[in-house]
Amino acid sequence: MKVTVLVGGVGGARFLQGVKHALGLPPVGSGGSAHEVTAVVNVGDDIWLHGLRVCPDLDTVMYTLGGGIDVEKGWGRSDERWSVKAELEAYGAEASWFGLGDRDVATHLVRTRMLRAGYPLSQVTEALCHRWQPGVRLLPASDDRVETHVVIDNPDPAAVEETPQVAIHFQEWWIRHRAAPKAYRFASVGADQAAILPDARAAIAGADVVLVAPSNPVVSIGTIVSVPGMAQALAATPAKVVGLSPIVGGAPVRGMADACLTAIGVETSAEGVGRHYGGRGEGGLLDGYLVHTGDAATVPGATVREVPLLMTDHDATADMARAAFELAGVGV
Ligand code: FO1
Repeated sequence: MKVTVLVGGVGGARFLQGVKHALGLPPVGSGGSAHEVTAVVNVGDDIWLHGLRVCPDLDTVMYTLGGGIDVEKGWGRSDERWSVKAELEAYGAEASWFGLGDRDVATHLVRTRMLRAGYPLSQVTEALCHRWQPGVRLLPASDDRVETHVVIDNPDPAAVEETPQVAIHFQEWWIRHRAAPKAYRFASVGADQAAILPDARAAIAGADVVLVAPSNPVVSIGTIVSVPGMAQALAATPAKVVGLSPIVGGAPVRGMADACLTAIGVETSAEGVGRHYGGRGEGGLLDGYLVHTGDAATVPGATVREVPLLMTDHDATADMARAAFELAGVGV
């Protein structure tokens, strides 16, 4: 079976582990299974730091499925050390708020060298995955730069007259400010010149089922869908599109999706997210939508089903994937 999954970072990576488990793929690698899983990954969080290209969501998925992730943090490398970060701080070099791990730096060095040599991000990702063997094909939503920036009140009192609002990179808003400053809107810098990765378009068109992982609906899923050509590909695929709610009991399971949803005027609830995605029957994204047991939701144009949505372990997450396959009418 060909499964294509739209994913962001930590939640999406964990969900992919469940998809693999449900398909009988081993935790690391694909074990030569006939099933094909393709992850279309958000690149809106990507950032240039110290001349290095950092791709948080691609790396989180690659490390998680490749067995190299720091499980407790959910991002970055296991058994990490921070000597490079400490030395950069000693120089007063900027973005000291960003957790740049020594082992993680090697990934950014290899990626940046290949980008500078002219390889597109999709080929760089494929090369990095030769080492990690995630067992799924990792595709950036686009080879083009589409960065999420956040419009907030100008924190500089001296400049606020002149420039009442400024845009900062999503990572700064997310990590340095913990998504505290009111976000007026999210801007996808570069979206107007970007295009969907052709292989991603093909993976959506050729899928037996397309899943929308329980990732941040605004800055992960929303950013993927906003890549020019993506919404069209999702609308045109003959496959059913089934989403999973990232909001359980009125709150995000992890991360700060509530701050993002509030910023775009969407209620932080399973139903709010489902209606934001929209039912495919009404011109939206989803044929089906899974919400956590007890979270009532109706989404016009989509079939809603209540199942447990807490990814407590691989079995629980595999059950979520199976429920999505069932709702899509595809057997494993
Ligand atoms: N998240 C944090 O909360 N603090 C960090 O210092 C941090 C560093 C970091 C480095 C590499 C990487 O791949 C991810 C990193 N993240 C960090 C997570 C990242 O900001 C978010 O997971 C995604 O961008 C949102 O999905």
